[in-house]
Amino acid sequence: MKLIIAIVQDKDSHILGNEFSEADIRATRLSTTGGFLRAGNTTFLIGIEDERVQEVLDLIKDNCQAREQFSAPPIHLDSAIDTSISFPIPVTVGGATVFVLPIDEAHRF
Ligand code: 2BA
Repeated sequence: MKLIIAIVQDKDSHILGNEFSEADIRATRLSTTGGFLRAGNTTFLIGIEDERVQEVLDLIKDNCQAREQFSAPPIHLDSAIDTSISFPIPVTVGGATVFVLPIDEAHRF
């Protein structure tokens, strides 16, 4: 058995969650925040049998799009800092960041 941790954009999370439900894939959604953009994203935790890992990866790949977002510049209160370098910069986010981990044991009591 494996634990799949998938960090996806909020815009993709609804349809991906529906796809998991339809495919009878159990998943937990967490509301999370990216460390770089500090924008909301969604993290799915999916415990899944080894033979279904590829099916889950395919669903994630098919339903998560890469998008361009703008990185907010840090706010400098010090007026001595050159503000001309603080324009938002475009950053390509996603489709999804996925980790697949081994599970030693899984229980549902
Ligand atoms: P964020 O940390 O908000 O990152 C959003 C996007 O900003 C990233 O997209 C990447 O294009 C860019 N980025 C992140 N850190 C950067 C840096 N130090 N310098 C320049 N650009 C940077 P993705 O790579 O698609 O990541 C989307 C979200 O997935 C991330 O949101 C974070 O929440 C998560 N993530 C990505 N890699 C991760 C990792 N190795 N461990 C844990 N979470 C990760």
